[in-house]
Amino acid sequence: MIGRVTEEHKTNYIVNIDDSEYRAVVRGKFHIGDEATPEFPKVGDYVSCSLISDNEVVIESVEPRQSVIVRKTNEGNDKQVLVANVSLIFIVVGLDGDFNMNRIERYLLLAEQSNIKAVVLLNKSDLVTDKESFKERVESRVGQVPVYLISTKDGQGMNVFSEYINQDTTAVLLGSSGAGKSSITNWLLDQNKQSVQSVREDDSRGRHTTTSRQLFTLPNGGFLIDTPGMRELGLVGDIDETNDSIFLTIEKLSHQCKFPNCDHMKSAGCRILEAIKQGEIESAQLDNYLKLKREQEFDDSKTDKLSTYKYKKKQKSLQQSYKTIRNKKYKERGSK
Ligand SMILES: Nc1nc2c(ncn2[C@@H]2O[C@H](COP(=O)(O)OP(=O)(O)OP(=O)(O)O)[C@@H](O)[C@H]2O)c(=O)[nH]1
Ligand SMILES: [Mg+2]
Ligand SMILES: [Zn+2]
Repeated sequence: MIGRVTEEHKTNYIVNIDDSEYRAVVRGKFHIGDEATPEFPKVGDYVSCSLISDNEVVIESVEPRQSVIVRKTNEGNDKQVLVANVSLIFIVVGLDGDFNMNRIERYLLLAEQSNIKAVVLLNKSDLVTDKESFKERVESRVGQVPVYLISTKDGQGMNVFSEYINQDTTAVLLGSSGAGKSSITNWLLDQNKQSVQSVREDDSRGRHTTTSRQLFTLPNGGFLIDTPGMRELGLVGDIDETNDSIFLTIEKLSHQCKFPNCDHMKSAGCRILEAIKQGEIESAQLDNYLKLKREQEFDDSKTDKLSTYKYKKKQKSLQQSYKTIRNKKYKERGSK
């Protein structure tokens, strides 16, 4: 039986076969880890399955992919497939504090690299009086890419979706947390399936409400993938923009910590804890940074075999440099 992966979790999947949902695991051969080992299935993949109970299947193999969206992991040039078989990317941007030209361009670059058509959706147009000027600004920067003003609040411009989504379409919503991706999903499903949460009032940042990619079948037979916010593109890419400069600051400071494997929690000589003491950064900002870092490393280590290897190698090299420093200290002490 051929089905389509709609959700990917730590060890299992949800696969849709003939409009029914099945829990799924992969055959053991996916876990071997040699060169011949097939890549794990991703949301959007078509997979060949065998039934093992009324509501459970085993994924035997992944059908060849028409397209993939990949992100760089935070370790060098490793690539991780985010979603497969996507034919259209909606780049969702909120016309509140979320608006950022550089970010739009980064997403467009991703679309270009993936060879997938992109459309820019300027959401929350109900919040601004000069929405046309936003649209013009974006249009002047993005060339042929279509740009639309929409609002899930008052429905303005929402008919654009019927123009772009038919039964052969698999569209993915990309954009930072709080931009309104899940609100759009609910609007298109005409159901409140996805949770939605308000953004922070002071800076319009979202609360990372959606935590995993999920594929939905729309009433017209097309497919839509809702995704979590920015961190999906990789923390490394996300920190070098002005809005997120606090992350860059913390990242830079961490190079000045005494120990290369500093946990920035209670280590002696931690430059970041020092910065908090000095009032340069807030402890809540550090917490947020650590949380994102952990989530990403976990994500990378879990879903990408090469990353797992690199992750372990990195841990090992961190331990080794720590040992070297410690041994050096002992020696210094001993020689006194
Ligand atoms: N004013 C206004 N608010 C909107 C609009 N669309 C979404 N919102 C609000 O923006 C907030 C964030 O919306 P979500 O749909 O949760 O955003 P998201 O992109 O899914 O965020 P993550 O799941 O965290 O990535 C919610 O409070 C929504 O009600 C809109 O068109 N206008
Ligand atoms: Mg969401
Ligand atoms: Zn530190």
